[in-house]
Amino acid sequence: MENNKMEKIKKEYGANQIKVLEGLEAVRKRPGMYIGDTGKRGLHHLVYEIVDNSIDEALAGHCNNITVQVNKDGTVTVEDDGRGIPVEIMPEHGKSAVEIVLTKLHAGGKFDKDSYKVSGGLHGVGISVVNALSESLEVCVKRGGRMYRQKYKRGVPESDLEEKGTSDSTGTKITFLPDNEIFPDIIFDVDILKGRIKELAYLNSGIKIILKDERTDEEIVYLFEGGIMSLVEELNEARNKLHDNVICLQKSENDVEVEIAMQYTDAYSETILSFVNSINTIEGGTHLSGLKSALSKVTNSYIKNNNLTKEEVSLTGTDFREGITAVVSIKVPEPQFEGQTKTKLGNSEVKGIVESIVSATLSEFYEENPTTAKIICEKILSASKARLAAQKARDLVRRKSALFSSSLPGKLADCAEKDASKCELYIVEGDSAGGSAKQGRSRHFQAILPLKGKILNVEKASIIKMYKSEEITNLITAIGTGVSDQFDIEKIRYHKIIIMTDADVDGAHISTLLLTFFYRYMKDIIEEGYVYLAMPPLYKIQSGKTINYAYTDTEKDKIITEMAVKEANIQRYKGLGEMNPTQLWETTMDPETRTLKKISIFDAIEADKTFTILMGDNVEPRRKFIEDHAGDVQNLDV
Ligand code: 0RA
Repeated sequence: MENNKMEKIKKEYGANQIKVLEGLEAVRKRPGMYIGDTGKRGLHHLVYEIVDNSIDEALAGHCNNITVQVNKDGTVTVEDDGRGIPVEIMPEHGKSAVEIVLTKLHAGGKFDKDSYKVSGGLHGVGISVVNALSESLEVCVKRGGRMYRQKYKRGVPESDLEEKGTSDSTGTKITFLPDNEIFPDIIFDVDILKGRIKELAYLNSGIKIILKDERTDEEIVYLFEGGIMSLVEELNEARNKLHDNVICLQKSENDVEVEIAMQYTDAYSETILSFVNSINTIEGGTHLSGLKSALSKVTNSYIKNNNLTKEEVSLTGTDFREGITAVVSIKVPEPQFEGQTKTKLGNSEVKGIVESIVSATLSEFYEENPTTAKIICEKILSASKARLAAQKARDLVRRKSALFSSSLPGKLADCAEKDASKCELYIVEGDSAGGSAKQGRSRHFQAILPLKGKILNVEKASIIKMYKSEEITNLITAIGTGVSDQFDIEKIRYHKIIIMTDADVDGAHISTLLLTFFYRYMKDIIEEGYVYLAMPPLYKIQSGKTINYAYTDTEKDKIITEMAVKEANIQRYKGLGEMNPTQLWETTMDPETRTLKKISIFDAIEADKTFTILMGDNVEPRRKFIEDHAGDVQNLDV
């Protein structure tokens, strides 16, 4: 809101109200401080902020159902069957509690300290922040046999809370329209909401969350009675399990609630997800260290005590975790978040608590299931052997190839610019498209690396094979960061790594292979937002000298209508190779006109699952996945 308007409004209020207005003003001035950013992420964060409050109400034992609905008019409604936000007038403010919750920063949990707030770190800034950043917001409360309603504009109430009839149930319903003055794009993407909502349903077992999209009539019900155990089962759906039952534990110690689910598989990689108060701690922290430490100690002593190995082997942490799928979810009253993205748990007392709880449960599991224990230990011993063999292979490659030297691969046409933040790497399918890209590019900041065709499927190949693949080592050297334990994001040579493939099945497959490789060996470059997909046009529409490009079928139809000509020449591009260097530049590479799709791990869970299913051994889940998703993926004509 413009300052003079704000000043005028302020004159009409008392001291309490001025504070409120100043609070809202601060949020509107620096939205990033409260919700991270004002892009897609920040926009969707508004929904999570409200849902978190409903989840808190559920964790306090007063709410079972939450509905999140994207409405036809672009608003979002979050409704729950909790107790309803209190409506009585708060003497110290002279306002209803509802109004205080919706207008005062951090007022959400003041009344009720029993439950863990989903707060700290990223979330938990309060519904008032959503209100401040909404062009309009309506809250409906059902409580004490009555129904109440209040409307706001940009956080400012339009009237007091009004009684609107009776009700025999209780709950809170909030509908809001994000402010277009704050968010350049206010269109909600239901796929983004799905990720977080599904995650919340897994992490808070027994709570039913319904996601509805009125625009498409899509409705999904998320309810996982098994909680994180169900999550591990889902992650392992396409994997070969080393034991039937997921090892589960749930225990509280000193106000820290620990919940862990884990299961070993025959995979070569580890998948461990960690959460604190329902927030995904991507950078890990003390809870994760506690789990890792317990795994190593308990399993190591089981191996020693049962003489499971004759030779003297040195086992490292990664050996103990090879093939494991685990979820650790803890609830702490006052989490301290650290790290670059504030997603690393710092509370030092947590490590010991998690370690002792896991140690006790795991020792007991091994004692009670000696056959399974032996299978797990054998897996760990073979992991250590493979690691040593890989080390040898790597040393060999290091001497022979350019992987660890400073010389760049011959196939790379590098750019002149040296500042990585300005540089782009186009990974291009096929030598011919690679050639066009090399001619068409802006060589100042764009580098081109052509790929021969399909790269190695790293999900199925051993590390040794990976190091022997020239396409892969070229990729690693060009990007500059190294992989796995040698990975160093600081060494990255391009801040945009753009995958450019044909818009057909093979192209989609190559993209997935590349993304799998990045996900498994350079996860941070995805998390940092450095990976993109180029979006080449599907059609060239020419009439006389006018040329238009269409990137979707809808766009094609629109362009034809707009061109208003009968004799348009429509060419469907099958491959990048059909474009000459100028066309490729104009449609797909010129920053002024191109569209890039940023790859982000909004949902590490979905990504991990997709890669496992699409790339793993088991045919059945893959067939089912392709069947289920055939509608979503336009170019998957298998
Ligand atoms: C403050 C106090 C109480 C409940 C809530 C807030 C509350 C907030 C939201 C936001 C969305 N749904 C909600 N449900 C409840 C406790 C009320 C009591 O003591 O009865």
